[in-house]
Amino acid sequence: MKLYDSRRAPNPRRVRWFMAEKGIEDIEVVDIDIFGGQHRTSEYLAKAGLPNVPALEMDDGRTITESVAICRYLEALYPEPNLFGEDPCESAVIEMWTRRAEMMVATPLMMLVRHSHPALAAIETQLPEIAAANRAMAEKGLKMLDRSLADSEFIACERLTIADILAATGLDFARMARFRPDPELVNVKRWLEGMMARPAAKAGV
Ligand SMILES: N[C@@H](CCC(=O)N[C@@H](CS)C(=O)NCC(=O)O)C(=O)O
Repeated sequence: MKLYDSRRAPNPRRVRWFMAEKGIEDIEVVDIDIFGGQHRTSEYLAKAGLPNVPALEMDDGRTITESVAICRYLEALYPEPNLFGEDPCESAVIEMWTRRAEMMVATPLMMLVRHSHPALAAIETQLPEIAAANRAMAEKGLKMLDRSLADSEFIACERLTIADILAATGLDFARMARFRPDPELVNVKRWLEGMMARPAAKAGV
């Protein structure tokens, strides 16, 4: 299999972090230069179907995109440690937090960076009002995370899951826009420090 990756991009980093937590080392990682437009070439589009990284080319030649879908596929192939849920109830709770982490924290933070960092002007028509609205959305999402993390070391249950990886990669990327969680969110602070201290945090950066 081949993973089409792009250094410093937050969505491929989710997959790299996920692979590192599972100790997956037998997937070839191919770097795609998104600032040079390599993800827009006809060769890449023929494989991925859209100009986005990450993409995973499977052994039979088919390619899937969407970081969470790729992680879900890898979970089936490399089940340990479990990061998506051991039983129906746990899987549903992890799915709930995965969607919240993505929709209420990670995506707004990525939009904030996309619409405010000068380097991203190369791939986005930047609108300050979109940056501001997404910053506000992420701040609200982080308050919700902080309440949940008061009772738990990790976001979805008492161990690391895919939900933690989505929120942590989004927050780390947002440092490009000088975004830091409100220091009063002490549970988010403790959780994020723990996440960034994991060896897997170094994967794909
Ligand atoms: N929902 C997709 C998002 C993929 C995505 O937006 N990737 C960014 C890099 S983080 C990208 O390829 N951007 C290229 C562009 O916007 O031109 C996923 O989770 O994989």
